[in-house]
Amino acid sequence: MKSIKTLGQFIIEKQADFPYAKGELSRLLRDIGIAAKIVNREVNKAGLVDILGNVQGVNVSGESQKKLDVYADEQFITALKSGGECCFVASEEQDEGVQLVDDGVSKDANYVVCIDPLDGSSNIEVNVSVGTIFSIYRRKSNAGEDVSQDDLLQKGTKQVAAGYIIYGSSTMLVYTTGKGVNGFTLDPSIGEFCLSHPNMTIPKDGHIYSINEGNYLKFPQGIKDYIKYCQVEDAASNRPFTSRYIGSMVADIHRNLLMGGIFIYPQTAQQPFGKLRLMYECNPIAFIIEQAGGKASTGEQRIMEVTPHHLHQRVPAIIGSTKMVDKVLSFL
Ligand code: P6P
Repeated sequence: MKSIKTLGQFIIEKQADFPYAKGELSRLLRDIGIAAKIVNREVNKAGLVDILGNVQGVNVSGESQKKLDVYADEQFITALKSGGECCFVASEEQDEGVQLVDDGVSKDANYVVCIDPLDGSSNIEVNVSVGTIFSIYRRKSNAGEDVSQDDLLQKGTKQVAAGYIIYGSSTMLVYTTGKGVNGFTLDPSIGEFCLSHPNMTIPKDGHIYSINEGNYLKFPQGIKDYIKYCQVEDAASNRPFTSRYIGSMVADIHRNLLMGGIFIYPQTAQQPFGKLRLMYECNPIAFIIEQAGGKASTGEQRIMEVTPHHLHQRVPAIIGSTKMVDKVLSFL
């Protein structure tokens, strides 16, 4: 039987890559893995228990909150609290950053986390894959000091780790610490994430484009031109490309990471910065895709170079195979 390497074993093994690593980041990643297994259990039986549907109210982005959104948010924050390695959390479901320090977590905790606990949750009712996206930074303030928004509002280039969990036909955790990308598939029979996709790389080119063409008339002209480029018959460049849009960023990104492709969520007149959030959607996904050899741009700059001003700041996203991103940029 092929030897199994669990997420925990892999994290410890890779810890040696980091000088002075005291195991804090390793423990933080393991805490996230535990919460992912708990959320997975509820996502997988969502149709059977009273955890579907909306809760009263909307999140700070004005989006209706599903019971599972709130449940996932609670699970990840609880796991981060109990792990003790994180002092501050920014979540899509929380208006402001959540200081874990007040909850007994040591003021010495060195890491902060930005998280979208359940991305694409509107797809839950129709049994379409959804995901969790997380980003980890070292705090800017010194251990023992009070935390502030500044600890969270850091450029994507400052991330020490980022990852996503995709709750799909199988549940996978994909993450990077800046030394490549590795994927782990949850084996329910042993309750462990097991290394299934070592050293993931995204093909330099591809023929899948992923964009909500329902918004076509609102797109910038360059994006409209690129969509028409994808649809033109040209055997030499493998066109027309295939259009695939799931409506769950993690699912669309995961497919493109494995097969090559591009995911675009552009700005429109109504949403001048697009829809996707910088801190807990675009930055972590950008880190992963760049580490896998791809590219992640706002159309004007590298996503990870954007200076954050607000926890729930939105940015346009053009993310995927390098040659495809460059092609889109040539139309802008
Ligand atoms: P639209 C889900 O709500 C999400 O944040 C991403 O996961 C997804 O890619 C996008 O929004 C879908 O948005 O406007 O195309 O429905």
